[in-house]
Amino acid sequence: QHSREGKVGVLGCPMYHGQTKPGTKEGPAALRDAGLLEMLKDQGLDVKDFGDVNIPCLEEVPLSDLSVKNPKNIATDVHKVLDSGRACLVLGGDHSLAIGSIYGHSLAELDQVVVWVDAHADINTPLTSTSGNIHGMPLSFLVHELQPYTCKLPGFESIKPCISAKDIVYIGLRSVDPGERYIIEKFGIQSFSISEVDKLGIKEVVEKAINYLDPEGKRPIHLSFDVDALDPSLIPCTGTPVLGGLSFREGNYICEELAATGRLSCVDIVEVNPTLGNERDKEITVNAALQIITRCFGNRRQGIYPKDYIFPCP
Ligand code: Z70
Ligand code: MN
Ligand code: MN
Ligand code: MN
Repeated sequence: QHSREGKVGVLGCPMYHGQTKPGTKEGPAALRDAGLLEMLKDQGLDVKDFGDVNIPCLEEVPLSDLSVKNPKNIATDVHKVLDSGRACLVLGGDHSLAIGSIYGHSLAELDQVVVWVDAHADINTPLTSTSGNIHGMPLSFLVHELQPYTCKLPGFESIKPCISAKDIVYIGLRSVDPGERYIIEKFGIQSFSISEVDKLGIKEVVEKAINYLDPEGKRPIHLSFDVDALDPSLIPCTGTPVLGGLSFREGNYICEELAATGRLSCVDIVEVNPTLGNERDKEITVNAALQIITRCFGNRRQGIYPKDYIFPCP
């Protein structure tokens, strides 16, 4: 059914209106400049760069229109990449882009499940949010069950709720607002906060997450990976670092295991902000993000060789 394995479409999404630090728009360029496409090709993948989503900026359209155009443009482009038969890698950009990427995924595939790796739950409604930042709200626009409890933002008409509370798993949470915790409990969203990672270990967390979402192993997976899920020592260049995050090995393990399902059809890598910190911080952040990305597409730490590998003999 899904023959996306080995084929990746890269989509830059320089989204920054979801929070207050404009540097997230430099995320896609920082990852590409550090050699992302070459790294993916070197691991034997068929890689196509679809360029960047058109993200209109404040100078071009009024604020009220941004919420309209951005998620719609992102959804359209993600749908296009997926319809070309490739897995879609979305380079952020702030996490509000997931409104568009998950909705776009739903246009291409029925029945997606969502693995949300993040320090934050990003499920505030515009009513529970105290910051007003959209990157803290993306899931609230997408989850069916939440619609009676939220308000439509002007222009979000093009985005339809497309996932159920039972089709989401969180991994790595450690900064959850009261309204978000209430939502998680009220709607029974499966959450492996960093405490569960401590308690169970990453192996059991990932195993439980995959079995919970899709015991039959049939459904396409959307991984929305906020780099702030990782410990801030690994990701100094992100807008809202939270102490005590996932280790680099835990992050790698999550992605290796999801890739091994063969059903990872869309991956968001978000909240890289290369304008924060110094050059060394930027290098640390980008290298960590790049390695995480390669794991999502089959590069295993045990080592790999391409399908057409020729074993030399004398
Ligand atoms: C807070 C809010 C958030 C990322 C911060 C924080 C949300 N819950 N998400 N950084 N990536 O503003 O709603
Ligand atoms: Mn996030
Ligand atoms: Mn289609
Ligand atoms: Mn976050």
